[in-house]
Amino acid sequence: MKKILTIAGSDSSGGAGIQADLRTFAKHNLYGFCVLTVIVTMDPKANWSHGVFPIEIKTIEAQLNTAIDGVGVDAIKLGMLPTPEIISLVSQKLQTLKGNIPIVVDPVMVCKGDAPLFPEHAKAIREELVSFATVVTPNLFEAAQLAGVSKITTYEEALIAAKKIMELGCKAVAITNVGSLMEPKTSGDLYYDGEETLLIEGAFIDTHHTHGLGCTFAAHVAANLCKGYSKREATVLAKEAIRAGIKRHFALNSYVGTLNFEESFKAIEE
Ligand code: PXL
Repeated sequence: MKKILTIAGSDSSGGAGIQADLRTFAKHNLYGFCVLTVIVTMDPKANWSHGVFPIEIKTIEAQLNTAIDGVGVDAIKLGMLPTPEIISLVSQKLQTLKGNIPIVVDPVMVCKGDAPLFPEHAKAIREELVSFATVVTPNLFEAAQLAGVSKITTYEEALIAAKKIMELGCKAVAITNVGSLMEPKTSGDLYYDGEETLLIEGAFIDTHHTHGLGCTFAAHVAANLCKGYSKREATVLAKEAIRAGIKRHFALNSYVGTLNFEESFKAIEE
């Protein structure tokens, strides 16, 4: 059985983070496990404001040794790494990997609606993590940060950003939600690998029930790569799974909602 590791945070509301990743890996019939980097909470008494509680460095290091040295991995997905110190620790561990396993870097920089985690955070992700990525999966905000531009406002700017991100040494980039910049809006994601440019289109679905979408998309890309799909195919199939799930989005509470996982997984099984 193939083993896929997520190095990411716990989302106590269950829609994003390791909860989304492990659910996704299981449905792909992979052995999913995790190294926990941070616990994220949401306060129902304070307008769902986020709390971010990083795990102690020593505890993360011990988990990395257990998972990577002790168990072994066929693929890795990176999610929320909440401090530059944690980013450096993970980066150093990735350098020790032997062989050429697929690595998906989801450069999580914000929780929805919240301020960026740390100013120096984007710099550390850009300089220490992106070069390991088989596919890096930024949203529009994260793509601008990685490319070193203030904002991405058009498809053309997104493509320029994708090219700049490729210069950081990754093998492909999938910028999510580029379709929201187009007229009429679509749910298009932009895939670029240095040779091929592909706008993976889909009808725009107007909902704010998008919590955990980025994590789940990146988890599908990682699972597909682990199963042997090409970078392009892994990304296109991930998008299909997300599209199927978002069609049946649902509310978790009055603040957030997420995609319907079962519908996503039907798309995989077909
Ligand atoms: O969606 C970004 C994200 C990633 N990882 C964790 C989170 C969130 C947002 O809430 O909690 C653990």
